[in-house]
Amino acid sequence: MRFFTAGESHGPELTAIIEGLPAGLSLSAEDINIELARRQTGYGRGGRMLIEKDQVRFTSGIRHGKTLGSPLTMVVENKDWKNWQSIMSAEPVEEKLKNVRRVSKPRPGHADLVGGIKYRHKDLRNVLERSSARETTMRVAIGAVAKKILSELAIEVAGHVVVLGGIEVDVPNNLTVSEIKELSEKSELRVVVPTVEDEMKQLIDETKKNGDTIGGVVEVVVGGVPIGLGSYVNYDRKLDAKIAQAVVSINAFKGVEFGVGFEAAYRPGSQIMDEIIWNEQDGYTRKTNHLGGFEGGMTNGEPIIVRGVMKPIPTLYKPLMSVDIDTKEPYKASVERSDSTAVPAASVVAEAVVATELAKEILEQFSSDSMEELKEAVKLHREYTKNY
Ligand code: EPS
Repeated sequence: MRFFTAGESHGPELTAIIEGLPAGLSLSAEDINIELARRQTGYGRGGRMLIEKDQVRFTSGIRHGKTLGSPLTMVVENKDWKNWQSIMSAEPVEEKLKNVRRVSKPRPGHADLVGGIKYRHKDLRNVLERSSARETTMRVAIGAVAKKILSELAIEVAGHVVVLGGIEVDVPNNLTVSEIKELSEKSELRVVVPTVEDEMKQLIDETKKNGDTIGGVVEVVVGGVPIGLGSYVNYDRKLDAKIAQAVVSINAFKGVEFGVGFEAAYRPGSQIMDEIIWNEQDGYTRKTNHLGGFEGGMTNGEPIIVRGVMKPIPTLYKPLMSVDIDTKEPYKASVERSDSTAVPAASVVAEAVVATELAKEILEQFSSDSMEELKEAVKLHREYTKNY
């Protein structure tokens, strides 16, 4: 399975093409729209989310509610496009319209300046339109398809916020994946402990008032994972490494960890490795899950636990100092409409990209021309691993 996304933030629409999906997967626009709506909620988002109501349209790869095995194309319209038609026009426009909303003062922390230098753009809008986190819409759409495959294989994915602007969620350590899903879904901030919400909202309000932004940490957990996805035999086949790449590729993400993660630097090996046990019902399991479901770049059957850190959004209403690319004079950076925080939305995106990497790996590892074949192959594999 491979995929592409395309589309500018204020262009007419966003597109994704996925190739290599099994035939016979039940899929509806509603399956995708539910996930798109989850990404659009969350306390602390700006005005744009009031304009957009993301809805997918399939234009290929599906017939009568089932995938065909041919490339699946999904399109999401940008409702805001109507306000940007001449600014973002594909056709040349009159001279006097060319510089409307031109950006010449790059925002620190954004792709603006480096992208401008690299592609030799003199209007930094040409960079920010694609580097915008609007692109994550299509990653969530692709993730929704991936999740559909995973759910047919009894694999469940849940994402939630564990730190927001320095406020930590005291996550109970015995929660199941389903409980994490259920609890975070009820929360506007996608946290599993509702008592922390007031403090977080207050911080978001204060941050907004100060023209500033905050980041945080999101966690994705996956249950029901077959043993042996990914491989130790070559660096580029390690599944934890592929997931790490996918998580860090989310806009504004700066780091990733699995299980105890960076905490491993502070503990002896005896408190990190997960002891192996076996019983007839569950086969091989571990007494603990400090390693977050991976050994040797392969899934070991324990839940995958992966966290990613998101820096505060770099577009500030109280802008930082920058340089105007026309005059080279110091200037305050451009102010674009923005969110105070998008960490809750980012937890939905993280969920999507992890689901996508897992589905990709599963489709590569097992016969998967059709869902029927795939389900049979995974079932046989699970029976084998239990009694190995
Ligand atoms: C974004 C800036 C804002 C956000 C946008 C990401 O958009 P605008 O400039 O249109 O106000 O709302 O996020 C989305 C549109 C989205 O769908 O998540 C940015 O600069 O990254």
